Amino acid sequence: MAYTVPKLKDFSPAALDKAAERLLAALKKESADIKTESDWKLFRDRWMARKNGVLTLVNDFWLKVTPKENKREIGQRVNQIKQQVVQTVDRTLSRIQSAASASRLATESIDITLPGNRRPLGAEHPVIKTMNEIVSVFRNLGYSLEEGPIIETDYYNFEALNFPPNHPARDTQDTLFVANQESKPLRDRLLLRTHTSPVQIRTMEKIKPPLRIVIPGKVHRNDPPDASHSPMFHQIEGLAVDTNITLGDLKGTLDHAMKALFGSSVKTSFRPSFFPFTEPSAEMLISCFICGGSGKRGSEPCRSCKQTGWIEILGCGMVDPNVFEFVKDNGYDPRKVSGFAFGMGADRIAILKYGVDDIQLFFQGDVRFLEQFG
Ligand code: 2NL
Repeated sequence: MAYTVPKLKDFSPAALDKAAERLLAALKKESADIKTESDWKLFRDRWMARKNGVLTLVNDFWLKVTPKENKREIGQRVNQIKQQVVQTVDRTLSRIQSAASASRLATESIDITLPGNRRPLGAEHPVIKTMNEIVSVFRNLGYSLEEGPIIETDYYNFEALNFPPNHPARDTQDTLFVANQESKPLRDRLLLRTHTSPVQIRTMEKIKPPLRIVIPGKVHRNDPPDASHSPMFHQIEGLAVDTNITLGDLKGTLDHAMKALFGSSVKTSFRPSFFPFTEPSAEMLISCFICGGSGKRGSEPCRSCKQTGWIEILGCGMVDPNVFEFVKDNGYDPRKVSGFAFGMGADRIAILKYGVDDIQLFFQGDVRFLEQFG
C-alpha cells in the first residue's frame, strides 16, 4: 500500500515522532525503488508538488491544524521532514545518474592493453626494385635519370631512331597504335612506345652534349601473353654522348655495371647483333650467376642458362650517325660527337634474379606472390 499522509489528531511529541517515522520510512523505501529518470520525476512530484504533494499535505494536515501551544515544536519537526524529503529526492537523482554513467562506462570502455590493429606493410614490387637497383648503379657513375611519355608519336618511337618506313616493328603485328590517327601525317600518329629510346631523342633535343642518362619505364608490344611475354613490360636504357666515346668505353662501363649488379665474379662477353639505331651493335652476355658458368647444377642441367653457361642480358651499340642527324641542331654533330647506348628488359632481369618462372606473376597482383619480395 502506498503511503498516504494521515490527518494528525494527537499533537504530542510521541505521536508526532511516530507519524514522522512512518513518513520517513515510506520516503526511504520509495527512493530505493527508483531506477530511471522518469520514475524519479514521478517520485519528486509525489513528494514535492505544490498541489497535493506529500509535503503540502503535511503542511495542511499537520502544521495548519496544530493548536497554538504546540505550533513551535510541530513547526520545527515539519521543517526537518521537509529538509529530509528535499535531500532524499536530490540524492535519489544523483544515485540514478551515477548508476547510468557507470553502466555507460562499462559498455563503452575499451581494453587499452589489447594489441593494436596491425596494417600489413607493402613491399617494393620486384620489377620496380630491380629497376631501382640498375638505375642506382648508373647514377653512381654520374648518369642522370630521365623519364618521358608512354604514349608517343611515330616520329620519336621510330623515325628519329632510324627505323626505315617499312620496318616490321611499324606493323600492327608488333606495335599497339592509338585508334583513328589516319588523318594525321605518319610522324604525328600516336602509339604506345615500344621501347624507352624516344626519351633519349627528347633528352638530346633538350640537353646539349656531353650527356650521360638512364631511362627506366613501361613499354608496350602487341604480344599475346605467355610465360615469357607480356604486352606491357619494363625497359631500362642508357646513353652516353661526348667527344671520343669509343666501343671500349661501352665495354668497360657495362662490364662494371654487370659486376655491380650480379657480383664481382661475373664475366661478360659480346657478340655481334643488329639494331636500326646503333652501328656497330652487340648483344652482351654474362656468365651464368646461377651455375657459375658451368652449365650444370650438380648432376642436373642449369635451366637459367640452358646449359650454355651464358645469359643474354642486354643489347647495345655505338649510336648510329643517322640518329645524331635528327638532333644535330642541339650540338649533336655526328662529325664531332660519338656515343654508346644500351637497353635491357627489367622484367627479364627480375625473372633471372628471383628465379620466377612466369612473367605474368609480376602483373596479376596476387599478394601471395608479391609478399615474398618484402
Ligand atoms: C634491347 C636493346 C637497345 C638502344 C637500345 C639507343 C637509343 C638511341 C640511340 C641508340 Cl637514342 N640506341 N638505344 C641501343 C641499343 C640497344 O636496346 O635489347 N633492349 C631491350
